[in-house]
Amino acid sequence: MSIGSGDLDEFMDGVRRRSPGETEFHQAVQEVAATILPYIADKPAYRDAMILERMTEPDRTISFRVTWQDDAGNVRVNRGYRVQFNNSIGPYKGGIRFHPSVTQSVLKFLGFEQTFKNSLTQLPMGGGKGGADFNPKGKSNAEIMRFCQAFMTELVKYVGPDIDVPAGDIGVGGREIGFMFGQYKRTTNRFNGVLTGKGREFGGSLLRPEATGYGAVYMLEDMLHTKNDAIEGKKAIISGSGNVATHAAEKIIHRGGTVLTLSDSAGFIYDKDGITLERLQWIKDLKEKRRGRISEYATEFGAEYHEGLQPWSIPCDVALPCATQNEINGEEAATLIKNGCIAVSEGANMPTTIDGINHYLSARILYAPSKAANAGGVATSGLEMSQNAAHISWKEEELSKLLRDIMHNIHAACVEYGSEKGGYVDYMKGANIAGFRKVADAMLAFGAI
Ligand code: NDP
Ligand code: 2IT
Repeated sequence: MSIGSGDLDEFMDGVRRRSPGETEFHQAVQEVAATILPYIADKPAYRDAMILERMTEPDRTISFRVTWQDDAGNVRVNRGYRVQFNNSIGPYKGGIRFHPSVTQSVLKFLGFEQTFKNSLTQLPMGGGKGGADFNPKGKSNAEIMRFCQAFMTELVKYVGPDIDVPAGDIGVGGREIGFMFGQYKRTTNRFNGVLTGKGREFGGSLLRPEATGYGAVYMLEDMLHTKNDAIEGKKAIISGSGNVATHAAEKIIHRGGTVLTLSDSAGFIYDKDGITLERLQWIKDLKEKRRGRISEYATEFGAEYHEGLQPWSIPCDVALPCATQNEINGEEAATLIKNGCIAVSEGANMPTTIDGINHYLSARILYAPSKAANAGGVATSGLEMSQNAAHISWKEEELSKLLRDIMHNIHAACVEYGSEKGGYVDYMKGANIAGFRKVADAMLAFGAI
């Protein structure tokens, strides 16, 4: 039996019927189903057990009210969520996002992607995601603390080191994880690895802050190696200026590449000479300590600032979208390719629209989809879980080698399942199939549950 686009349409009709209006979730499922449906066409065990239908329905979605008080004493209300997507190969694992754009659809797309990503790491982690429509911008430290405490007061009922282990994502970094871990400890009287991305003093892993951005560059490096090419001498454009973007930039510079751009939601900076490590440290301080805007870089160092725009029109060799979902559409992908971009490694989750991905694939450029390219972060979270469970802490050299090996293995899995006649590697297809197999086989073993 062969499955053509008619089967994809029929499958997607079912997804849309069950989850009306959840456009980000539909998009993430469609990208996966387009490669998995042909893969399982001649594998009746998966089809008879309705594995893909079950994998596209979360185990459960929890939503709750978060009530907190701002500094002026006003009572404020937000909505919190935890989507526990799939725990077939390990406890639910995935970040928490605080951003006004958070909806159930956004968290379902992220939890769905996370299930495949975590499988690709080869570590025992299921998929989940959480967050709130809370806007951290402009909030005082005390307001952030009260919000995190209120959020965890409800979340505590659903998480645990063998149940569900959240971490950071957009708007949630070391400060927020500290506040949430403190509240977890206070309410449960337990000290354990319920969250990852913790401070070093209380069980956090070395290299976790760097891991996502570094991992995305390692994936880029492995892709370039297949063409006997390297990062050295390459011009890179990067979006975002948060955790993932700044560490991706750092590793590009370590490898002898030039980083031309970084951005935030208000615009991008273009430093023609390349952002140096010293200037990058200035940006990290700006974002983490002073919570300032990227435009301040242009004033400080005399670089160009393009208000309200994204960096995709700047000619480059390689691009790393590291801000948010759907930040590159079809037109922008076409512009990248026209300007000579040979490789895209996605630090952000689902930063390219389906139209944009189709441009990469038809131009046959090197394209690492987010679930493969940014898996280094959650992989290092998995290593943090192991250290916490064993009450040990590994040295930076050990972790660095483990992260490098995990990214090599993910690259190899993409090549194994994504190689096509003529030698082109469809990394998206490879990542989807490699991620699917482990979860699907575990689900088969459990029977109809
Ligand atoms: P941060 O909060 O540290 O930084 C986010 C950056 O992206 C900021 O520069 C922010 O700008 C920008 N940004 C966020 N939302 C938008 C938007 N709607 N439009 C334009 N710019 C936006 O988050 P992270 O660096 O942790 O996360 C970035 C991406 O990487 C996300 O897609 C996340 O899911 C993904 N990711 C993160 C991992 C991690 O370990 N942290 C692991 C794997 C993936 P501004 O400050 O103006 O909002
Ligand atoms: O999207 C992601 O992989 C993350 N935000 C990190 C998740 C984690 O549990 O470290």
